[in-house]
Amino acid sequence: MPTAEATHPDATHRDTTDRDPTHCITCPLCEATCGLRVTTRGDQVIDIRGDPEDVLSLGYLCPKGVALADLHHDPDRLRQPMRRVAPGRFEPIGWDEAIALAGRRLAQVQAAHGPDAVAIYFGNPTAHGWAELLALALLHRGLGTRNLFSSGSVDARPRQLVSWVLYGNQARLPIPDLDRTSFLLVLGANPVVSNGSIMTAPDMRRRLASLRARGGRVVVVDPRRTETAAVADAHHFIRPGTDALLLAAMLHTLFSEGLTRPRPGTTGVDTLARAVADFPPDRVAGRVGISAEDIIALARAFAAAPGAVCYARLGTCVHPFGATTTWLVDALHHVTGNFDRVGGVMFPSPAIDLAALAERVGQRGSRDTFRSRVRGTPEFNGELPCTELAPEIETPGVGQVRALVTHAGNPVLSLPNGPRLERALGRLDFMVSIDIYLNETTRHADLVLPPSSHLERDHFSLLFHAMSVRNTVRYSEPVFDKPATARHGWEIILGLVEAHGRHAGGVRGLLGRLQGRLGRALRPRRVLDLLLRTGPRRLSLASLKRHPHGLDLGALEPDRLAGVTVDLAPTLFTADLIRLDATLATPVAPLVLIGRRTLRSNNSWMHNSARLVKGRDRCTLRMHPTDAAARGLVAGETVRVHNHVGALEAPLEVSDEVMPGVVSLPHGWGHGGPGARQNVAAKRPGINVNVVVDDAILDPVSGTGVLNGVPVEVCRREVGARGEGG
Ligand SMILES: Nc1nc2c(c(=O)[nH]1)N[C@H]1C(S)=C(S)[C@@H](COP(=O)(O)OP(=O)(O)OC[C@H]3O[C@@H](n4cnc5c(=O)[nH]c(N)nc54)[C@H](O)[C@@H]3O)O[C@H]1N2
Ligand SMILES: Nc1nc2c(c(=O)[nH]1)N[C@H]1C(S)=C(S)[C@@H](COP(=O)(O)OP(=O)(O)OC[C@H]3O[C@@H](n4cnc5c(=O)[nH]c(N)nc54)[C@H](O)[C@@H]3O)O[C@H]1N2
Ligand code: SF4
Ligand SMILES: [Mo]
Repeated sequence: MPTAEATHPDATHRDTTDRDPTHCITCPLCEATCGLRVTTRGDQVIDIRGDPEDVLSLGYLCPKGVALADLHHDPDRLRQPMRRVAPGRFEPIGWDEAIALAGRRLAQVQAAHGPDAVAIYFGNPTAHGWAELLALALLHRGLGTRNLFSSGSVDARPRQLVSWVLYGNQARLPIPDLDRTSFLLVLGANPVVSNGSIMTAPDMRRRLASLRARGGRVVVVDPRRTETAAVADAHHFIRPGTDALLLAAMLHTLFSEGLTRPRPGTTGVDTLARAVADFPPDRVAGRVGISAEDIIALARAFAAAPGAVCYARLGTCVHPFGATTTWLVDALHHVTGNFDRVGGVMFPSPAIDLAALAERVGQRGSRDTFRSRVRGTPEFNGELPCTELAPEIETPGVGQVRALVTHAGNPVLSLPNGPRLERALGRLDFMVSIDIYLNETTRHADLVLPPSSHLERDHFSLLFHAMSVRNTVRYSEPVFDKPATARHGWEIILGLVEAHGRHAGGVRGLLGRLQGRLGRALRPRRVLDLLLRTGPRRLSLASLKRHPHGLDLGALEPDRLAGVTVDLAPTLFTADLIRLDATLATPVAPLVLIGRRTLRSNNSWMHNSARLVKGRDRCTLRMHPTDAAARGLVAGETVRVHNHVGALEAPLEVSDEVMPGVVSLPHGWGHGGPGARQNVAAKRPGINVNVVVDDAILDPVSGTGVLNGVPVEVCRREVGARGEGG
C-alpha cells in the first residue's frame, strides 16, 4: 500500500526553477478535495504536489492527484466533439453543428414520443463540477423528463433518504467530528483507500493516527481486513448485508442495559426500543458472524465514549437493507447522545448552504411522487433508480425511453448488469454524451461533447464543503486558459438547453432558449459570487481569491438541531424490520461477492494513466484459503465467477484478508469495445464485475442497487472456455 505524502514519490517531473509558475488548486477528483500545487512551464505540467499551506489537506495528496497531469496531457482525452458515423467509428464535428444537432434530435424524439422519451444519466464526476451542477438543473428542467437517473442510486441514496425522513431535507447530512471523536466505528467503508465519502477529510491515515494518539479507538467492521483495518485498534469480519442486524442488536443492548441518553426533542424512542427488542445479540450473532459478547462490548464502548461516531458508508448502502441500516446508524447516534454534539456527528455550516437554500425554495426532497413505468419503482428526489434505465429503454409502450443524455458517467461499467444496459444503448434512436473520453458507454453515443480539461477550469466544492469534517472554503482558478477551440462543461450544457429550446417550441421551448442564453451571458461565476455573498458567511468570490490556500471557518458546531423534533421511529423503517427478521430464517449463500476499491483507481475512468495502472494486476478475485482449497483452486490461476446473471473470468489471489464465504473483486474494469479510445486502459482491460450483479435486486425502501453480497459460484476455468467479461 503506497502512502501518500506531501511530495508524492510519483510527483510529475522534478527540475522546477523559480521562474516556473505554481498554481494552487483544489483536486477535482474525489471528495477529499485536497489543495494541490501545480507547477507549469509553458503549456506543460511539470510538477504536482500537496499544498502544505492548504487549510484542510495540509499538504496531503494521493497518486491520483499527481495523475491530473496525465489526464491533462492524455492524447486520448477528447478535445473536440465527435460524431459516430458508423458502428465503432467516430469523426470530428464542429461545436455549433454538434450542439444544434443534439438539440434538434432530442426535441424531435420528444415531439414524437413525449418528454419522458429522453432520459438523463448523471455520473459521479458531475458532483465535482459546481458550474455543471447548476447548468444541469436547467437541462433537466428544459427537457422536462421524469426519466432522470444518476450514480447516486448505486451510492449514497440511503443516506439522503434517511436525512429526508428524519430531518426533513435530503441534503442535511450528518458528518463525523473525526478530529475530536474518541471512538470511531467504521462500518462498510475503507477511507484509507477511498479517501472518504460523505466525510471530506483528506489524509485519513494521519487523522486516524491522531485519533488513536489522543487515546481514542478505531474499530473496523468489514468482510475484508482492509487497509483501514490495518491502522485500526480492532477489526471484525461481518457477513455481507447483515449490518442492520448488528446495529439492531447494539441498540437492543443499549436499551436493555439502560445506556441510552437521547437528546431533548427526540421522539419515538420507545417505539424504537420495541422495534429492536426482537434482535438480541445472541439471536443475530451467528448470522452476522460476530459473537454476542463482541456485539455487546461494541455497544457498551460506543455508549461509554465521550464522543462516538459510527461512520457507515458505501458497503452499508449498496445492499438490500441500505436505508434501514443507515436509519439504525442515525438511531445509534441519537440514543447515545452523539448526534449534533462535539465528538459525534454534526451538520456542517458551509459558506454556501445548499440544504438551507433548498428549504427556502421548498426543494427538500421527495419520495414516491411518481413511479417508473416498467417496474413501478418509486422516485426519490425526482430521480428513478438507475437500475430502471435498461428496462425503460427495452420495453415498448407510451413513455419508452428512446434517447439518452449522459453526463460524466460510464454506466456500462458501473451499473448492475452492465451488458444488459449496453445492449439497450444499442436500441436508442439517439444518444449524446458529455464526456472527456470515448469509453465503454460513450462509444454508443451519436455525439460525444468533451468539456475542457480539469486544469482548464476553476473549482469550487459546492457539495463537499457541506460534508467536511471542518468548515473550510476554497476557490481555485484554472491552471491553464482553455484553448479557443474548447468549451467548458457548463457552456456545452447551456448550449444544449438553448438548442433544445429552439426546436421544442411552446412555453418550455421558449424558457429553455431564454435560460440557456441568459445563463451563458451571466456566467455561472456571478451566480457563485451571489451565493457566497448571500450565504451564512457573507463571503465573496473576490475574498476567496485572496486566499488561495482556502479559508478556515472553524470546527463543526453542535446544537444545530436545537428546537427541532426528530422522530426516531418512522414507519417506513420500522416496518422494514419485519423483512430484516425474515432474513434470519433464510439459508446463507455459500459464497458472496463484494467490491474492492484500490488507491490508484477512480471508479472506471482513470485507467488510461500509465503511472496509475503500472505494476501488478489489481483486477483480481480474492478468496479465503479454505474456500479455495474446498474448490481445488490455487493462487494465480484464472477462475470462472458465475451466477444466474452472467459469468466472468479473473485471476485468483488466495488471502485470508477476506472472510470465509466471501470473494472480492474491484469494479470499474472491463475496458474496450469498438470505438473506445483509451489506449493505455486497452492494454490492461480487466473485467467488469457488474456482469454478475443482478439489476433486478434493489433495497426496496431506498431503491438503491445491490452491489455487494452478490451470490456467486467460483470454479476452475474449463480449458478452452472463455468468460463473457473478457
Ligand atoms: N460493482 C460495483 N459497481 C459500482 C460500485 C461498486 O463499488 N461496485 N460503485 C458505484 C459508485 S459508488 C459510483 S459513484 C458509480 C460511478 O458510476 P459512473 O459515474 O457512471 O462511472 P465513473 O466511472 O465514475 O465514470 C465517470 C465518467 O465521467 C467522465 N468524466 C470524468 N471527468 C469528467 C468531467 O469533468 N466532465 C465530464 N463531462 N465527464 C467526465 C469519465 O470519462 C467517465 O466516463 O459506480 C458504481 N458502481
Ligand atoms: N481510490 C479510490 N477512491 C475512491 C473511489 C475509487 O474508485 N477509488 N471511488 C469514490 C467513490 S465514487 C465513492 S462512493 C467512495 C466510496 O468510499 P467507501 O465508502 O470508503 O467505499 P469502499 O472503499 O468501496 O469501501 C466499502 C467497504 O465496505 C465493505 N463491505 C462490503 N459489503 C459490506 C457489508 O455488507 N457490510 C460491511 N460492514 N462492509 C461491507 C468492503 O469490503 C469495503 O471495504 O470512494 C471514492 N473514492
Ligand atoms: S485524495 Fe482525492 S482529492 Fe486528494 S489528491 Fe487524491 S484524488 Fe485528489
Ligand atoms: Mo460513488
